[in-house]
Amino acid sequence: MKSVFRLVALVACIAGVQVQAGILSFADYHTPAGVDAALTQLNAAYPAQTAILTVGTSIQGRPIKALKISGSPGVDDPSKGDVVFVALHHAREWISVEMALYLADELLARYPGDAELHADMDRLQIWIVPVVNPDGYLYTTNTDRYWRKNRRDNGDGTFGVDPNRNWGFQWGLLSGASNMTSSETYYGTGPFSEPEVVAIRDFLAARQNLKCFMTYHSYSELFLRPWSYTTSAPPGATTLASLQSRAISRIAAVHGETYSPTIWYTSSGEATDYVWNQHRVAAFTTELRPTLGGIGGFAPPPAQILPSNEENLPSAMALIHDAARTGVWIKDYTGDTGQEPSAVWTGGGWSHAFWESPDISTVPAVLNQGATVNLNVTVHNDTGATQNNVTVDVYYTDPRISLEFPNPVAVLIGTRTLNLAPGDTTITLAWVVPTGTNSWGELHWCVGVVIKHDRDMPLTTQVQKSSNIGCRNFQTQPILTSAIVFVAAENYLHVAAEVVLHVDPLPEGWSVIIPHPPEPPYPEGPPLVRMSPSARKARLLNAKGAILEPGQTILIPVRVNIGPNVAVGTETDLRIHGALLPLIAGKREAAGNGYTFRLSADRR
Ligand code: 0X9
Ligand code: ZN
Repeated sequence: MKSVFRLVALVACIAGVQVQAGILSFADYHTPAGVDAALTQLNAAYPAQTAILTVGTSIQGRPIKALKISGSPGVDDPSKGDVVFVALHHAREWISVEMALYLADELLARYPGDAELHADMDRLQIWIVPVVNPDGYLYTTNTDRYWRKNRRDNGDGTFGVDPNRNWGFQWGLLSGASNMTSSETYYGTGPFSEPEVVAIRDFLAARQNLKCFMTYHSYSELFLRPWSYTTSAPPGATTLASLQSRAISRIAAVHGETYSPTIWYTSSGEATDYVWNQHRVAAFTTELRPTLGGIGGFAPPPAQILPSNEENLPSAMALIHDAARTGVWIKDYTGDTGQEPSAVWTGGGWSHAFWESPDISTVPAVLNQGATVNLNVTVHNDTGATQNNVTVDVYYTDPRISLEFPNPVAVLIGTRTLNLAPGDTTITLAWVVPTGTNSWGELHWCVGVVIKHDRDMPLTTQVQKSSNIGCRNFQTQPILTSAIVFVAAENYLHVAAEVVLHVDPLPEGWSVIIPHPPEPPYPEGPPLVRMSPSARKARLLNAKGAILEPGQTILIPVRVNIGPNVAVGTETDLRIHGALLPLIAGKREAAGNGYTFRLSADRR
């Protein structure tokens, strides 16, 4: 007996498979009573790390249970991040319950021996709801194995509302949802009409530091992000898509299964749409094994449970790691330690001004509209090791439209991919300061930075909720446009003369325009265009400047344009030379003098 056991262990090691240390069995599906027993078993084995809670009651009065896993299961600790996994919105999707139980079992089993997971879990409260729909689950075990909805009596001889069409965001669209009570996707009488959905909604709302949400379904092998109600991209789609593609590669690395990031239909009133819209924390739907199978796909053989669970564990753990760590990060305000959230709404204002990251600055500090400045971004790596392939995305946005990064109106200034040594690293990007005003007419813009690493991803687009996102508000200076200097010219000669002006070269950023005078022939009124004698002379002499009769005085405007890169307050000399060229045949000699103006680049 002993030698047989040794042989099994050896085979497992050769195959590179970690011998599972969990205490639950996944040889077959857990019945509803079996789920309760499993939770009790975990709680008994890990009393210091677990608590069993009832988060709500089903339409038929059954408790909806959650297992809380944390270092302090008895108290709700707002300093810890909340990570929520739920399963079995849909009654027949039994394999989702197994995933939820397996995740709990593995986290608890690995906690003592895995230092990193241990540290992660000590910063979190992980909540696992294995059965959102207990009435439906029971019904699939005693009456109809392929029942999907809950067990609401619709009062017309039909039963059941689809809990995954009853969430209150974009509820009631006939987009993959139905208003017919008999339908498998009946959305209910109103948003949140179903107590099971209300229970999860209220449970999420009561979390003080929600980090992410995962809802397990089956089947098809998909890893889905919001939106579900439409095929259009949600705000923050790139953030969600990065998490999604990481998850898909982690899943594939286990047993080679390729989960798809898309589904072929839309569905409104769905859970992750509500969570992303309402809480702006990562929310995903995993459709577990198998890939194909008609109605039988909801009842894969029990031998599929363990591989399905195994391949979905690493992506769940990655989310847990993201939720727990600062890793690579940026400060939201001076004194920010990376703690999340770095600022909370206190009713009358924010606890910290999270739009003042000291890690984002410009050279020069004064931002003239249209000027190209250096934007410096400092990124911290507190992992103690070099982190390779860290991407830093830098945006600016109209803060009156959104303070999330990315957001649909944000403009990407640049992206850098870096190998980040431990400590602080500063990168520099060129930024063309926006001209004009924001949507509120203010000279006010916000630069946002999003830092992503395979082992430390942002789970939100909200600055204050993630140490991976920082922002800083900037005030721009109106464009320094132009100044007009009038040059007076008097013809003191006793013949008509051409006035010519010359301006000495100016420093970079300054330029001069001297408007060209009208060229001869000069119209002298209808009906005949006659030429004055001096105009005729001017044409003969190919004169280009203004023509003055003897004794005549004119003002010639000289426009000085001041470029955006000229710092406010800069002064320069404008040296203008003037000359009179008498309109007489022969060699024309210039007679005249010049002036120097002191120009100052004040704001206009
Ligand atoms: O239709 C559903 O509720 C889910 N599929 S299932 O077969 N388990 O019923 C998919 C919901 C998520 N849908 C999208 N993200 N489009
Ligand atoms: Zn489902």
